[in-house]
Amino acid sequence: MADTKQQWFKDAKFGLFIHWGLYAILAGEYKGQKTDRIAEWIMNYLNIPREEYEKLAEQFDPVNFDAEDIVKRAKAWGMRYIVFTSKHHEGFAMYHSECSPYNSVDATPCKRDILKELQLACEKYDMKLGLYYSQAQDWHDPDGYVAKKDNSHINYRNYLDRKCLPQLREILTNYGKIAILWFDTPMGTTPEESVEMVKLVKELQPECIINGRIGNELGEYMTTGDNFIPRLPYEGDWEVPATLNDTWGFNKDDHNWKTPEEIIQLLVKINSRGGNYLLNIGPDGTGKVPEKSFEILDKVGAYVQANQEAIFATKRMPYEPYELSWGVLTCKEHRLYAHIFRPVSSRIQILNIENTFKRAYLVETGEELVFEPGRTCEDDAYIEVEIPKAYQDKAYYCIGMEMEEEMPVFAPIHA
Ligand code: H79
Repeated sequence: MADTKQQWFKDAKFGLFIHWGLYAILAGEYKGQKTDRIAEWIMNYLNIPREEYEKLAEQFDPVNFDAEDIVKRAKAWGMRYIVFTSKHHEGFAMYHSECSPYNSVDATPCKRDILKELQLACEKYDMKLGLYYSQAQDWHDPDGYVAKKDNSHINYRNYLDRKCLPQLREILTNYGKIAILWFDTPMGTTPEESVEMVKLVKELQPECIINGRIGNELGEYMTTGDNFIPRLPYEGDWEVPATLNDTWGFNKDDHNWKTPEEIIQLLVKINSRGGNYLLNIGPDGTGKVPEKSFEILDKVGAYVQANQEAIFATKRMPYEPYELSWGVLTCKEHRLYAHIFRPVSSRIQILNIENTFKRAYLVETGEELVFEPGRTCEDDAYIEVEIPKAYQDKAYYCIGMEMEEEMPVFAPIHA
């Protein structure tokens, strides 16, 4: 069972992923050709030659990137950690690297160390900072893997020694405390090679958590597939990396945004099954985050802030039914929470629950609610909580229930 052994990660529940690199300048279109696939893959998908793609660095001047603004907003949205793409598959380092001049300081007119800016902002606002690093795919380095292409000629060992391992050393040495090393697509990485990376990370920063995509089952928590939510509560520590629209890197033509309501439901659903939600923003080539992302996250953040106690540090629900017709349940010590996503005109009923309830209340105001335990004609235990008049046509609020016992206990459903 995956175990980070770190309480902050188990309690965090909500984090911000930031995908930003040279691909943001293209915004999903190169020489009149568009990609309707994830935009950070444009170099691979449209077969842009290395010598052409790398010229993008000469245009990298992100006048609208404001690390402090992003970190402050993430804080306000209730996010507990940030994961930033220090180097994505394209191979471009978003920090000052000594191992390769293909980086945001040496190859650009702006000469900005973006990671340093983020590190300082995170330290200022007490936000945990994790780093995405593409350890096997590197489309710029002749010895890096390239997905969907022939890799028979590459010397991965050479790439590891020249770029991957030295760059990992840099990001773990020069940028303060790194909370997570977020690897992705191990490709042909052998178990021995993955172990080398793990050892390096732990030698430099013993508390830095390694995600599941280090490969070879060496991760300290399970990373689900992109945007994939396990159907059942999953034991151990895990996280869903996910997007607000259909891309990670900025794509000017992707307007397929999820609604704030959908995002709230996904967050609570993931939390009820015991996972963290790592939700992405993709700044554009100038460093500006799409206004739509802010709009959605402001609304999600309002729910998270008003209902913090029902989200952070919650535990995996022990047993179905944790999803009901009106919403989703979460729980933590002596508390059960009903997140209500559809208007309920009279009362909610939670069936088959065996606990002794002491109190029910509206989480956002603390208002006491009338509740009644009972038994159905089939002798199944339940609790009912009355919805106050003012809330009967509302949705997206949460009811807390205090229990005698530490965790909810559901009776097996009998035939
Ligand atoms: O960083 C984000 C993605 O770029 C990365 N993981 C998340 C966190 C990722 N790496 N690999 N994949 C996602 C799988 C990608 C597969 C595809 Fe394609 C890319 C399908 C469509 C674009 C490559 C190009 C395969 C088909 C076309």
